[in-house]
Amino acid sequence: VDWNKVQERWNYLRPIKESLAAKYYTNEVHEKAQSLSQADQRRLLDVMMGGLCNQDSGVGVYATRPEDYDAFSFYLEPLIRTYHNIEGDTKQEHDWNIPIGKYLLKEINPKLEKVSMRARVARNVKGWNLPPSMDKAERLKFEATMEEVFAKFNIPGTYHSQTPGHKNELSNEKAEEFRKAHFLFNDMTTDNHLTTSGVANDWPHGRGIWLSEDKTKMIWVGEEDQLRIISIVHGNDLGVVDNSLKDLLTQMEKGGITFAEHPTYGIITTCPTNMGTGKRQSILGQFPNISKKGTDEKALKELAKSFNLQARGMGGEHSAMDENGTADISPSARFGVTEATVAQRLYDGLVKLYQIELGK
Ligand code: DAR
Repeated sequence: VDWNKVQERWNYLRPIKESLAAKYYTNEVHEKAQSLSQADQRRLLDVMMGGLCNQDSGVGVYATRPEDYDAFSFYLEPLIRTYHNIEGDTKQEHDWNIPIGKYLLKEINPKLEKVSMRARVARNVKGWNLPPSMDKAERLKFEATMEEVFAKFNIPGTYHSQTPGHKNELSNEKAEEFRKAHFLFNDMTTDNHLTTSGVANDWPHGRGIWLSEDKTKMIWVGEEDQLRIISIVHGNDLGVVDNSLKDLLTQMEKGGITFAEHPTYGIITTCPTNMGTGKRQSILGQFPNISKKGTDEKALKELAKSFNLQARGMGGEHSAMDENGTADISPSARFGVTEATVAQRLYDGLVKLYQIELGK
């Protein structure tokens, strides 16, 4: 690997937008990279590829296998601590004790009676590569392994595959219907971060979705992480979403799956932003005043950030808000917090956000 070229590229990108990957590509890292084995040098370059190829990257790295977080800790550790705002020796802990009846959105704003609430956790299974470095054979083997687990669920549902020729192959019409309902992830080859990092390789082989009959629970197979386990509830009690999600996780673990976990970082994920809990919990809320009817997304994003929240467009990451200022609001932190804290932070942040929205 020509690390001088890599250094030149980071120097070129920094003034455009300094991703964390650029920020932490220090002279020490530059020197250390050159002392690695050839295989590890190529692996480290693969980790950086998303950031090197996409100047709009905020983070800019994707792990290619769970071991990357230790093999390249000299580079990734400070990057992770900054993103997750972690001081000292934080060790990830888990806590799913999230009460029903406590986080009631209608108490924040009476209009929030029937809200699209989502919670998802990213998971990767021990013993497999992460999506950026899986080859087609591994992706297909992984999909087949997951289908065996889904078949044992005590929750009625169906696995729909996007693998060409699969016995349960999704038709284009059905896939479009699922995407419009925000059930199914988009064509991954339309996201440059996913194509340049290898996450989208072999699309659409090994990709699919398990969807519960009542359409409140789903599992993405083969997206940015090997698995995204999702609960969607239209209502106003955040606790209901979490309990539904935990039920699904329990079913997977009962099916014999061991998730990849790190002693410090907790849940291992492709992107370091998702590690720890791997949990993202959000609601779709309207903020026409703060966002000036969706024309000033920056104002909403910055205000949300000041409350430890992230505001995204309606279609999730890298998507736009609409004229009602409809945004997907979620806590930024996923590591160094527990699953219960994520729910608490979402609720507390929404209280503050709506105080301003309704006060305007
Ligand atoms: N391409 C990454 C995305 C960062 C967070 N979002 C994820 N993991 N989907 C970037 O640095 O923009």
